[in-house]
Amino acid sequence: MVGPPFAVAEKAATYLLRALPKPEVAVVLGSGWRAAAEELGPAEVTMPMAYLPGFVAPTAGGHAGVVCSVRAGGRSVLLLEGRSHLYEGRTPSEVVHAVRTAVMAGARTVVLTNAAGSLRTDFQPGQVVVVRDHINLTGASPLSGEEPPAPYGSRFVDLTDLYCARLREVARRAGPDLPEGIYAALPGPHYETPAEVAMLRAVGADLVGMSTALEAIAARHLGAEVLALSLVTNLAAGVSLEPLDHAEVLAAGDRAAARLGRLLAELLPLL
Ligand code: 8IG
Repeated sequence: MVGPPFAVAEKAATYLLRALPKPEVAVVLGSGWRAAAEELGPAEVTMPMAYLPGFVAPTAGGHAGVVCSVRAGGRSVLLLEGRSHLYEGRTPSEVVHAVRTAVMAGARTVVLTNAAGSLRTDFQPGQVVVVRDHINLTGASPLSGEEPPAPYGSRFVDLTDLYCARLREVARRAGPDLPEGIYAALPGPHYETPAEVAMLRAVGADLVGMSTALEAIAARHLGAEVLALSLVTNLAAGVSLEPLDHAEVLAAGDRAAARLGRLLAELLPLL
């Protein structure tokens, strides 16, 4: 990213608001969730992320790299289709740039979706899990580096209610059977060894993935409320007897797309 991250995000928010309506809710569509957006109806405006300052074209499969505006339940919703990851060689500031931009543009609620590996045999592929909390094992923070400029809050941000109880309650109204789980964020892109999976279970994680945690921290730092939803696409190494395959991860997402879309369509008006 060229320039100080908060200033670049402010500029990107200004550009975004020239082309798209002011968002109330931002939804990051991770792997497996992109096709779900079709259930939300046609986009009012679509723009390639690359048009916005500081955005880089995602390289991971299943990530399109567009932003679009849809109306859902009377709300203006900004869909961020595609995200950047540390494993693409992006910096933490780049990873959270889209979320920061969306919050600076007006979104007070951020919904982060992802695909994740399951550390529990009772969370099988196809299961959606509401993230109750995370364990950030990436070794990174979006708040490292220069101090956030005024008017933004202290870099020493409190994360007690990061995945806020209010939004988790709302998610349960849209999907009464949705379980909650702890998401461990790792840098990837390799999957875990069985020994690492045993460690993750021992420290209390239910899910493992390579995204979401830094975005949640950045959104919370800017005062937004955060909800995160994981689609289980595989059992983590050693939980499953099968070797992990990225194509299967994407296929599991495709199979779940319509169901995920209906969940989002029911959820968004309640937020
Ligand atoms: I989808 O098993 C998905 N993302 N680290 N481990 C990690 N990330 C993942 C996995 C997994 N499955």
